[in-house]
Amino acid sequence: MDRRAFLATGAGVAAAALAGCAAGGSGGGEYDVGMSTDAFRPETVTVEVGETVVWRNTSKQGHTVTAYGDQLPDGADYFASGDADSQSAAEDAWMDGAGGRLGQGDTFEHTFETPGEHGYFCIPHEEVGMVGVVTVEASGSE
Ligand SMILES: [Cu+2]
Repeated sequence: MDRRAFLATGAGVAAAALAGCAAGGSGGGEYDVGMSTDAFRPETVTVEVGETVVWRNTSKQGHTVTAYGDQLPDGADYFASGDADSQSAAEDAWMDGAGGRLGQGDTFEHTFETPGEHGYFCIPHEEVGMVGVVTVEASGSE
């Protein structure tokens, strides 16, 4: 409706995607983790502290990016599409009208500040194995 607002939003996403690319080193794509109809691709990514991971729904299927509350390093920020602040809140939002849903082409990003493995899943497709892990390494470690 408001074309300028639409364009501004698009520019913001592009900038975020570029930032994620530069940080995550995904090799020139506009995202770090894509989504097929039933899987995150790739299922595992490794970044350094302070880097941003960008997910993009590269399928026509609706998905979520939802952290497992009990699979985060101590002190890590919770993350989920829709910005729920806990796994139960994310699941409630999903049940209550598909809150946090990422449609085709939608993106979600999170900046990781805590070293360790961050497990996450897609709420509607967890049962078919749509899960992933973001491994965060201390800055400068190899
Ligand atoms: Cu899914």
